[in-house]
Amino acid sequence: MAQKLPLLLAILFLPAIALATDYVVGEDKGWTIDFDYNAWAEGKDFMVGDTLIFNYPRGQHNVAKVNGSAFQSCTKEPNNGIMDSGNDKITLATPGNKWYICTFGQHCAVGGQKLKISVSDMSMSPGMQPTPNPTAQSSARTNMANGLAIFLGAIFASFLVILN
Ligand SMILES: *[C@@H]1O[C@H](CO)[C@@H](O)[C@H](O)[C@H]1NC(C)=O
Ligand SMILES: [Cu+2]
Repeated sequence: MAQKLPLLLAILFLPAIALATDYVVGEDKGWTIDFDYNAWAEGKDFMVGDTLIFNYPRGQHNVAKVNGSAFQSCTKEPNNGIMDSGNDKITLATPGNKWYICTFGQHCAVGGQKLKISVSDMSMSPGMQPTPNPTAQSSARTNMANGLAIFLGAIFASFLVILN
């Protein structure tokens, strides 16, 4: 049984790893003022394991993770420190709502430089949802990715068996 454990883990986790997505916040515009981050986030299925990438000229903006009320009021004290590298990567570790703001000047309050996302955990991944996904195209793509990941997982698992 103990020998089969790596195999089991590979089958369970490989599809999830293969599906992890990097999201460049604001795409080409990056992390800036006067951009509609609500619209950008809409329709995206953020999942645990995915990564947010905030790109901006260093020294002109920053990224602060805040709570829901600080997000509403653009409060400048973050809950968990400030990132200011200009290429900040945040891997989404837990499900739930996440809020990020820029604490420079009036960037959040006036410039709208604030992002709210909702992160689902693995069990809520599109391939396993009982209700049909409204974005059929992206759902089909995800199912293909799932199939490919499971296929790769099977190859990897067979490989482990041979090694054992
Ligand atoms: C939200 O964050 C602000 C600023 O860091 C803090 O003062 C406040 O107590 C927090 N609220 C909750 C409900 O955690
Ligand atoms: Cu800013």
